[in-house]
Amino acid sequence: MKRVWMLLFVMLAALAVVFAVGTCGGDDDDDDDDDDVADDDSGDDDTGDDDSADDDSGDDDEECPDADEDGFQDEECGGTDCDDTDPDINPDADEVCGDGIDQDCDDVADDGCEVWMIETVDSGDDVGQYASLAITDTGKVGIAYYDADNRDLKYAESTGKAWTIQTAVSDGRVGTYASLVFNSLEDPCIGYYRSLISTGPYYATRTGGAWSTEEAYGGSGGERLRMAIHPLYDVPHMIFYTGGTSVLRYTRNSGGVWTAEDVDTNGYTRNSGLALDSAGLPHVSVQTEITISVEPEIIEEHLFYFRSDGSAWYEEEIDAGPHAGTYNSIAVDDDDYPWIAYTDDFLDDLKAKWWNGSMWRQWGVDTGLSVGEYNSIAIGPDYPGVSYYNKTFGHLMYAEYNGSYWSTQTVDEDGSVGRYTSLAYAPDGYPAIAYYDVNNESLKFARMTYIEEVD
Ligand SMILES: [Ca+2]
Ligand SMILES: [Ca+2]
Ligand SMILES: [Ca+2]
Ligand SMILES: [Ca+2]
Repeated sequence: MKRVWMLLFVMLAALAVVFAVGTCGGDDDDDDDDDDVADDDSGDDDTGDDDSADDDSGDDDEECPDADEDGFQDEECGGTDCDDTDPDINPDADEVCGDGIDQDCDDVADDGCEVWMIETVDSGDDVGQYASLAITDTGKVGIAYYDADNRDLKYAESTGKAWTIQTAVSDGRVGTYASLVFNSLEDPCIGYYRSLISTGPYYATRTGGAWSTEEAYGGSGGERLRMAIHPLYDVPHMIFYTGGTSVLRYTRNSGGVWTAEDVDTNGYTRNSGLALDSAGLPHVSVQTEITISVEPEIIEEHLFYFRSDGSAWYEEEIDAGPHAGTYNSIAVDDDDYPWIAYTDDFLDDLKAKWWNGSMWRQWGVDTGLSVGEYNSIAIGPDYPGVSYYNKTFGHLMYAEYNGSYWSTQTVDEDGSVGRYTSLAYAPDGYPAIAYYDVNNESLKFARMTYIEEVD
């Protein structure tokens, strides 16, 4: 009699297991009492109840669906397909990089991929125009930028976690044409323009937590300024446009004294770039407006390259337009050779030039629609990269040279983003870009990261 009751009990228990497995996700609707049974049995199907489990395995396959017919059953009922509505997502699929989706069902999206991590650094007021990014060898990230609501110069800093936001300078209408560099002590140093006043350019630095400012070579104006500091010499260099005389002027601080020289006197100078070589000597790219003919009036924009050997400036017209270089930027590589990114404003393309020691090489980096504004070039671990704006779509772009050709990719396409780009490379060799989000009037930061491969 006792045996019969035992048998009945075992059969009932087996039925309960079959029911729990067979209902496939139905256990969510069950009462708490049943959940315990289902959870207990899901991990160990084959514990002592071998016969019943084997008998019912066929039923399990029918009940647990493979709706997308990729050969893997739905994860919801003990299968391994993490998305049973998409046949391209299953444990045998290849991970597709950069889409935020886990194609190979290992619980990590984009593993084994280099992806752009994007964050908003500052928002609320209209902040982020004139973004200028710098990264130290130890990984400290700084961004100087303009607060258009308060007309202040702001500064954001991160050492890997949260951002610290400061108003660096609020005296006067300040913050446009901000240009950030770290000195050898990793103190942020910012060149900036003060509008509605014919003084400047200005120089701000933070030492011991406090910001101090000074006028760098007075009375010139200082629009469109760019600054550079060589880490070995800690001497700030600036180039800037002088409102009154229309020339491009250069100033550097030597022993506490700012001295200046005129660089480009060919015409009305416009946007420009500045970089230093290993000897701390300046290399400059600049667009110059040249009057070709007075009657009829023909004005062209040409791209020039200047460099100084410490006593004299040498110039070269490197693109005779007719409309070139409205946006340009320059970097100097380990051989002390200049790389220049610039817009061809006739074709709306992004171009690059490189002095290879004997001649200028030239590339059409991105010849798609209307691209190249707000470009920023920097030297990566091996070759240069350029961040820039795709005006046609309002996207932030990044181009990279690999030694034989340039490739391009979209970094951020969320709304209208990618004006005022500023590119720098982190100590891990990956690029990072600060830029302005027009729709949200905010400062954004994108950083490429490698996500470790799972398996
Ligand atoms: Ca499936
Ligand atoms: Ca699937
Ligand atoms: Ca994955
Ligand atoms: Ca993916």
